[in-house]
Amino acid sequence: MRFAHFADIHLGYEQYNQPWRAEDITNAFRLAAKKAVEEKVDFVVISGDLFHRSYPTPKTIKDAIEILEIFKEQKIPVFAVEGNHDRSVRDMSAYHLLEKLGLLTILGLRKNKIERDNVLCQKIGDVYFVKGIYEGIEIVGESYKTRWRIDRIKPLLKPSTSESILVLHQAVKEVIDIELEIAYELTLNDLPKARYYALGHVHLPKILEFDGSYVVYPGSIERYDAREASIFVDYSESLVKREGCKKGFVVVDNFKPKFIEIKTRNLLNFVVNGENYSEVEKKTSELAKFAENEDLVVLKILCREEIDVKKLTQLFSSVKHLELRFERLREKKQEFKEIPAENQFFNEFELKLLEILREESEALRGSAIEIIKEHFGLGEFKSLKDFSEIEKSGAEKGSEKVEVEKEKKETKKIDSVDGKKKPKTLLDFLGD
Ligand SMILES: [Mn+2]
Repeated sequence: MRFAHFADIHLGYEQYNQPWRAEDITNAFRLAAKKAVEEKVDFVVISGDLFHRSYPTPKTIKDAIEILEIFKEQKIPVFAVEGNHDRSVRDMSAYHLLEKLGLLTILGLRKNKIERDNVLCQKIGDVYFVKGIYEGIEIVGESYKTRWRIDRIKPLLKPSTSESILVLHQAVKEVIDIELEIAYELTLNDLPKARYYALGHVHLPKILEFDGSYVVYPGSIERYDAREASIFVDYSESLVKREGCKKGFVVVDNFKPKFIEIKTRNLLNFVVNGENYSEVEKKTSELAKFAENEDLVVLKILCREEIDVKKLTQLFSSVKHLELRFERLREKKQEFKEIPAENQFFNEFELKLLEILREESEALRGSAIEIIKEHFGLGEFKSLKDFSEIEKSGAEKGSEKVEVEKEKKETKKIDSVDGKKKPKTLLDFLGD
């Protein structure tokens, strides 16, 4: 048994507002799909975030269709779960369109029955739970869940065979890189035992052994942000260069993973720190020598003086794109209050809500109320409460009211991480 494991493809992501970055991602995924076919895989697993947005553009959907057809032509089944970027709280997401076209099967809970090869659809209460089946191996998975919703799903993730693959789009405590500051939703001990943990959500590739099984994040297929650069050069006192991460996907042979690298555009992450502008310019011109024509350069400059942006930009005139960030260093005594990034300030639910409210379509904006209802357990998946009955613990059998209270508590906890109280109002967020 041999399968390909992909995650965090983020089709449609126009990084740095550059449409050709979305093309880069499409090209990387197409190349990876072809390599997976060359590797003669029996099936494919996509662990979430196939799309960057839950409402991909027609162009992005067309790209996804064309690439997934590569597998369909070879009769290679594809099993997928929705990630936090592309899940939908409505009945339909772009994944359902792909499923209707026979390009993939969505794992996990759903309202309607599905019948096709390599799929087991179990009735639970008045909803269904879908698993993939390949030669006796169970492929169990579920879409991204916030940490306070995942507990109810856990009993369903228990496979009925010892040969199983668990597909989730979640951050597990044991794997996340502390520097990334991603909140985790699960620990590995929380999860039902599987022979292979096919995970998504963490964008740096990670392969870890746990209790005789492999726990794998293939990472995003392209360089999603400057932390995933191909090269890092820090020029403060002296020039310090280090290699970044590789990009690609994983081929799993009899539950053993092998990372397959996909060549992507170089993303150079430069930091220059100088007392005065002339020092900055001198250091930057040295760094410019590392950059080649098609490269993407993220340059951060820290300096006490104003800088000549035009002149520094000219040093990189031959690269594909330069993203220049400047931070004016102040005297140490002066307090500099930094405005927190959105994802530091808002929780997952609030971020999702913001994403919907920013949609151009009024109909989509109007649906914000649906996700608020869903979040507080008042939404469409009312029948979910049936699952509490099959939970062996039976501890969490309470009414919806109790659940709302529990969620409130959880939220409170998150709001005061590290004992530091987060600012409460939107005005605080904007920095008064
Ligand atoms: Mn992702």
